[in-house]
Amino acid sequence: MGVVNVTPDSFSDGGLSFAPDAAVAHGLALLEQGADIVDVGGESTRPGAARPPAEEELRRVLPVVRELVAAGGFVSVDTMRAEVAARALDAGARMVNDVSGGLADPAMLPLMARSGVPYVLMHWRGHAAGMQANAVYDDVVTDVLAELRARTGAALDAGVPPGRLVVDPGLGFAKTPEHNWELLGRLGEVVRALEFPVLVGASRKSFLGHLLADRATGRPRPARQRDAATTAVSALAAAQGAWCVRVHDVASTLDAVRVTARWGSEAARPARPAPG
Ligand code: PMM
Repeated sequence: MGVVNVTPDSFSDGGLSFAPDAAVAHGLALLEQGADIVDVGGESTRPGAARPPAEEELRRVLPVVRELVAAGGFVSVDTMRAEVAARALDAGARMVNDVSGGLADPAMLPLMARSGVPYVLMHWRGHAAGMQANAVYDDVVTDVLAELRARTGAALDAGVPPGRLVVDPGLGFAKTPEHNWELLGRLGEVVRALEFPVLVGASRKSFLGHLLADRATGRPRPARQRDAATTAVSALAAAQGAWCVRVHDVASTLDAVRVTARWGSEAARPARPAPG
C-alpha cells in the first residue's frame, strides 16, 4: 500500500503532495512502481496535529481519489470520518482505512456494514492532539490485542462482514518507540492471535529515526532518510505473516516483499533427499 498524503503538515513528506495535481502525480508514480493499493488521506495524524474541518478534508481528498480511480488504481481512503469515507466511496474508492478503528465517528461502522468494502481497523486511543499521554500499557501486545478484539467485535456487531476486516496494531499511535519495537518483535504473535489480515504501518516513523540517530550528535535521522530501514521492516513484517505494509517508498518495499516471498517458498519446500 502506497501512501498519498494530501496534507500540508504530514511528518513524513512535509506537505510535498499537498496540491491535488502533485498528489495525483505521486499516486500515479506509486501505482507505476507496483503498489497494489494507494491510500489517500487528507488529515495528518502526527502527534500533536490539529484536525482539519470535514469540508477541508473532502476538498483535499475527493479530487485525488477521482483521478487515481480514473487511472485504474485501487484506492483506499485514509479517514476517520464516515462522511469523507462515504463520499470517497462514491468517487470510486474501494477500501476504507480508519486509524480510529471506528471510535472517532459513530457513523463509520454502520457505513462499513452497508458498503461492504474492505475496512482497515487500527488500534487507536484518541486524537493526535493528546495521544502520546495514552501510551501506557501493562503489556503492549496483550493490551493492543484486547483493544483490537473489542473493535472487531463492535464492527461485527454492527454488521460488517468478517471477510472485509483488516486489523493494524497502529505503530506510533499512543505508543513509545519501545512499544512499537515490542509490537514488531512479537508481530508473529499478533498475526496468529487475530483471525483477520494484519496491516503494518511503520514507514518513516519516528521510532526508526530514533534508532538511526546520528552517533555524534544524537539527532534523529530525518523522515525522508528512513526508507532503507522501512524496507527492512517491510521484509521482516512480511516474513511474520503481515498481509499488507503501508509505505511511502513503494519500489524498495516491493523488492523486499518479493525477496521475502521467494525465501519463504524455498523454506516451505519439503527437504530434498540426501545425495546417493
Ligand atoms: N499511519 C499513519 C496514517 N495512516 N493508517 C494505518 N492503517 N496504519 C498506520 O500505521 C498509519 C495509517 C501516519 O503516517 P503518515 O503520516 O506517514 O501517513
